[in-house]
Amino acid sequence: MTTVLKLGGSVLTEKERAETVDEAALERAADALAAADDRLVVVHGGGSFGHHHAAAHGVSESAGTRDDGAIRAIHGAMTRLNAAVIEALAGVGVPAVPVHPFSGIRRSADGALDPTTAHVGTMLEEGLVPVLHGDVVAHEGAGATILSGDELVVVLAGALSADRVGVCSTTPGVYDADGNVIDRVGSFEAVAEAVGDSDATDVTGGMAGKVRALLSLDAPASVFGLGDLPAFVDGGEPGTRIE
Ligand code: IP8
Repeated sequence: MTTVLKLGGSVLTEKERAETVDEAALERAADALAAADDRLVVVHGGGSFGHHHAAAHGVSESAGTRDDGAIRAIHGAMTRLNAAVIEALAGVGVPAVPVHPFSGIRRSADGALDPTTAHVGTMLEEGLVPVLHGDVVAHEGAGATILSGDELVVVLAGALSADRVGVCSTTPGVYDADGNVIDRVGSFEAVAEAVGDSDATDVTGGMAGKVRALLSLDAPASVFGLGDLPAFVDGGEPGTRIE
């Protein structure tokens, strides 16, 4: 059983304070993952690490930059968050290892991703837990653009034929227009009004982007809050199921 799990950047960081890890949340996430016995790939988002730098330099999934300093700033911040996540996971006995997308994934001119993922598969086979993250990636004709963790989850789930996908978010699932968690989402149209736009410093699309990305997967996906991470790791389907 292969599971791809996204830990939202807003879950792991204090989103309003630049480059600040939410240590308590990270510890809770790490404790939950210590119980995992599936083959596990972890992807984390940018939170107050990547998004502040991306917004400051005007870089998004479509707006690129050729400013090498901007690329280093965004990538560097994400590697610092990645190191904190790896350290927390390793501290509870998870055999976590870092994988930086900037070094292995590019976008072609039409925006499509051209990923190299064989090494991630080998890490899984060898009993390791690869930990990837949203990042900047070289983009043919545009310099470098943002690769969101959500987009990465879709690529990895496909390439590794994942059996299940989890997205641990700041909300306990996808809300309907009345603020209740929806059990199941089968199409974007059904939730388009309720999921709306993301907040200003999230350059990659918030819940709307997540739902769109997860709907494109073959594997079933669940969106849930941190409190439900142990249930997901245990094989459950907490929160909202997207398929
Ligand atoms: O938080 C974005 O990843 P996300 C990463 O998963 C950067 O959208 C570099 C802003």
